[in-house]
Amino acid sequence: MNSDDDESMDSPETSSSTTNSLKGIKIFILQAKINPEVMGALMDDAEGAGIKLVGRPEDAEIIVTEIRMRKRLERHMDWEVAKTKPLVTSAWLTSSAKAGYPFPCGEFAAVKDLAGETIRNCPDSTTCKGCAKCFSNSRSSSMQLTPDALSPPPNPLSPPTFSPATGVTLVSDSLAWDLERAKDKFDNSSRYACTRLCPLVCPNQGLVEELRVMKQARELEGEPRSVLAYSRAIAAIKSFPHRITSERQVTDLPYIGTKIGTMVADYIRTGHIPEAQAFSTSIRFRALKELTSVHGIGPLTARRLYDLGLRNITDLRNYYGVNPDNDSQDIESLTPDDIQDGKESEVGIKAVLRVYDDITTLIPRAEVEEIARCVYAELCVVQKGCAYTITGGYRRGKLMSNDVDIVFTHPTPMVDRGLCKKLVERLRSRRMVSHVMHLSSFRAPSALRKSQWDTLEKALTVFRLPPETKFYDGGKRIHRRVDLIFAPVEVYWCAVIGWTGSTMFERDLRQWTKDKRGWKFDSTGIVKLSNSEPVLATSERHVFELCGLEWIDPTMRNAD
Ligand code: OXD
Ligand code: MN
Ligand code: MN
Repeated sequence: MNSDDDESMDSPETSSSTTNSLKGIKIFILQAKINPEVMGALMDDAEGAGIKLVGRPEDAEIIVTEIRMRKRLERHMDWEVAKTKPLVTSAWLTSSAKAGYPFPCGEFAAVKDLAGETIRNCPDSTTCKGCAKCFSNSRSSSMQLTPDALSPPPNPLSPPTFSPATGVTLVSDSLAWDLERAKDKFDNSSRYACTRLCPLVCPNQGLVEELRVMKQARELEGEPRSVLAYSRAIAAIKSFPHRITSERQVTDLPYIGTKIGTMVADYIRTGHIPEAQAFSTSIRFRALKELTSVHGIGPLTARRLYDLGLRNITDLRNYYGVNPDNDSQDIESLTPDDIQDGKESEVGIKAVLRVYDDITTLIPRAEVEEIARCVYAELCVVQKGCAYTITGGYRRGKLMSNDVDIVFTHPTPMVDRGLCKKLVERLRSRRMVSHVMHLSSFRAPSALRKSQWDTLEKALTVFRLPPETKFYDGGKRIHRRVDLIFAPVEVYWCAVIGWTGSTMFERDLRQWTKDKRGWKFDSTGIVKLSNSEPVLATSERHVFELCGLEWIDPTMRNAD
């Protein structure tokens, strides 16, 4: 452990919030980019929670800001001061005030370049001094890390819970999991991420953030082998339950070779990985990252656009002739039939650019639940009796999601066929779906198929909640990315597992199932590689049992 870290953990400034109360915690709200109405609401929230608002960033334990970029932040505060504080979005303040205790800062890091510092300097990290407690001991951490604090929304429309035709249970039983007891069954030196516990925010999250920069740099430059090496190392570190303070601690971990081992040593010594720092400030890395943040623009296209001189979203909007202020400009005019099966088009890129600011704003859990509730209510009009699970990061315990992923099924075999398209048409007619970026139909699983992109019926959409909901705020209906996936009832739980992630958990689950069982697993089901015979599971736990795996709650599948 370097001395800087020790200082930030033990300083008297940070000690007041170790009690898990907001009372007396000193917060500075950086007003830039926050409109006066929102500022007023934030101050009310702070006051109501007993938070002490201070007038200078230097005096604060936590800084709340809506600024995301270093350059902009430096106009308002000293970068050297920023590096010593957790910088969180206003959602941290609203969510913490509502809960009555401070949420961990990591999930709300406002400035990506300071994510590591935000995690390290978070007052909540005082509960983690390199001990196994980090997995569950503090009240605010457990809010994120243990399943019981993350109860799924009650389904207001009571879907059927069982399919008599297939014996499939349609409601998850993941709540009945005792993390403390489960811990002993796992070995963090295992080579498969699906056999290790990976919390959302781990004791070495700052190191993980730096390795993520390395991984992303390789991704952007098109080096898949290197991407996989970093992904594996990150997954291994995610499941290590102690703060890493010496290189020796990681020698037993899988996938930490000499090169990454040296990076870990650098991080222990200085709190940073020099190469990651260099990428974070490089013009090319920043530009490629921004260009690929648009759905439909992959690294290859981004590099081509970069060579043409494009650097940011404004350049992309000019290049594609998109006016973000003209919200209605052909975004409403596409029909699902316009979208060619499996092909993202330029039309999709334009649609995303038009609503880019909306869809890059993170979605709180309550809004995710409201979106799912509204979509399900419309689905009931199209077809009664369906069931659904909200998957993705939401199910893994994220307090704020990038998008909403929902897997649907119907208890009667075959009734799900064609439903996705019908639902999308219904949502379009209700002006909830403004754009469909991808629509695909079902193809049966096969032992031969190589593609990792499943072939369930699915629609990747841009969605807005209808005006009458509580998230309709001040006349603004914020656009959200919503993915709708339909699975036949026999493979529902494979689809739920596949769409819950994380990516490395899934990757290793596929590898494990192939190595240990000779089966092929993906979101479309399990088949025996020898004769393409399907293997049917009746619940999520049953999938784990069939594969010969200990059950892992979704909140411990955060291997990325
Ligand atoms: C998300 C996720 O944030 O699925 O949307 O991880
Ligand atoms: Mn998601
Ligand atoms: Mn998604």
